[in-house]
Amino acid sequence: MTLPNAANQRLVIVSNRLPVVLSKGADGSWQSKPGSGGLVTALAPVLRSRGGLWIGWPGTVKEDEVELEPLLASATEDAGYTLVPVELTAEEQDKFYLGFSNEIIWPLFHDLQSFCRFEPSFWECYEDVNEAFAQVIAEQTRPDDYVWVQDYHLMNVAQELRKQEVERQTSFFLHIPFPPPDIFLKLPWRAQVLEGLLEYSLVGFQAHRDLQNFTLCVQALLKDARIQQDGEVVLVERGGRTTRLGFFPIGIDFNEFAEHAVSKEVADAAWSLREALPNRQLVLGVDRLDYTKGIPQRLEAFRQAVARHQDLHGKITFVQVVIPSRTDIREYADLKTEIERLVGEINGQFTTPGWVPIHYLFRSLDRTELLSYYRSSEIALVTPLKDGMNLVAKEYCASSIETGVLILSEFAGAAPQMEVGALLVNPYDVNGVADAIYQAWAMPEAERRTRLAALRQIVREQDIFWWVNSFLQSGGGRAG
Ligand code: GDG
Repeated sequence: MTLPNAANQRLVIVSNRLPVVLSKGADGSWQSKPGSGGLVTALAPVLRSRGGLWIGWPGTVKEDEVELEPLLASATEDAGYTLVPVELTAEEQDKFYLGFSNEIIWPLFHDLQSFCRFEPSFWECYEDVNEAFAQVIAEQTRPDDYVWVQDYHLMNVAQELRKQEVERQTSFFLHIPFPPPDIFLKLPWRAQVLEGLLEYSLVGFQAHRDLQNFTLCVQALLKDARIQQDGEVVLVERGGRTTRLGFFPIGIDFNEFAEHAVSKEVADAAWSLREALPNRQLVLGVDRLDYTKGIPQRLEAFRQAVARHQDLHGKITFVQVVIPSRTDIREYADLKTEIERLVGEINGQFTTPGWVPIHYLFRSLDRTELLSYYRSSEIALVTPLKDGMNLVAKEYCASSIETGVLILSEFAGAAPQMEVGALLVNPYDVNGVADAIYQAWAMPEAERRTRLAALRQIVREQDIFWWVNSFLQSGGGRAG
């Protein structure tokens, strides 16, 4: 099949969730608002200019009996492109989303196989839901459309399209890491997942490590695959079909962050924050509640820093923001308990009149609040145990005006891009992270400026629009 490359080729984005927020008002009626976030911001202009569709789950289950059509029609009108729902039942949502996606693929792909629940019915449901997505794609798209599928919930969609004998140019981007063979091989459905991914014409990863791991897994499991390197791209030929593999580190809308960070509303909020916490440096952590983010290890590192350096007392405050997420999975509820125990213990150990070492927030922040924390914090502590990319690290650099210091896990997908200015740490090495906290706290201003300038440059150059363009160009499409 030839790859169409016309500027007017229609783009179809497929993701687990539609970029729309449906909410139920006090009177029981439903309302819709277009979603926000980097991916939507980057894709919306492309979708509008070429004409496009976004296919995904709307966030309600069939049992809610919501009349989706008028709701999505009004969201579509606001967005400027069409939103197409894939409706799921509560059971499908449970087994496909919470089950296969979040209790198997999520932990396994983050190298945490002991968190996996390899329940066979989860896989069956995953196949069924991917088939349902493929059916909607088949009904709603044309043969010359460019279909770009997002993330680990939908690895089988191209294969399901093929089973339905629907020919489409399909590409896939994995937002989370891809694990090395010794971990991936534990997956009972390992060959099916690899074969499913190789049905796409292009598979994109966040970092070189993920591309390399995937290639090693194909080599280990699919003996009939022929692998060739072509510069930074890997070509896998199997059964007469060739799949391109590449890595495309996702970025953020740098200008939007940088401009909003200097707005009056953010400056006012930042000023109030600094007034409440004067004469000290703020260290910031912002994470979804997730065991991959390394929050307990980070709290231990902060404890070590404060225990070993008396001069930090009263002169540093760690603000850890945890955004509620997936609390209906037991591991997440346990993690929350563990974080709260540690915060209480460390504060109990070191608090003095006028100084509480850790401020802990368990809630979402609105955008102005989030940016005011980014802007006010002298240090950001971004120490995931493993992460596809980690956008918080990039958002912090875009929003920090002159002297922010980024401490970053070497296991974040962002590390290769950001080693130019960040202090890289091993998140499991509590003493090493404690040393980095002290080094950042004591860092001379000139060094802070030089490091941040290098970081801002890379985040500005390799932003979200750069990411969309590089992916679409590599896949034969054009950003339009
Ligand atoms: C997956 C991969 C990859 C967080 N709290 C609030 C808030 N946020 C926003 C941040 C940031 C996003 O959520 C979190 O992004 P991350 O990249 O850190 O993490 P995941 O959600 O795990 O995302 C990841 C990403 O996909 C993209 O490919 O980088 O590795 O796991 O944008 O700003 N936003 C607001 N209030 C909050 O309280 N407004």
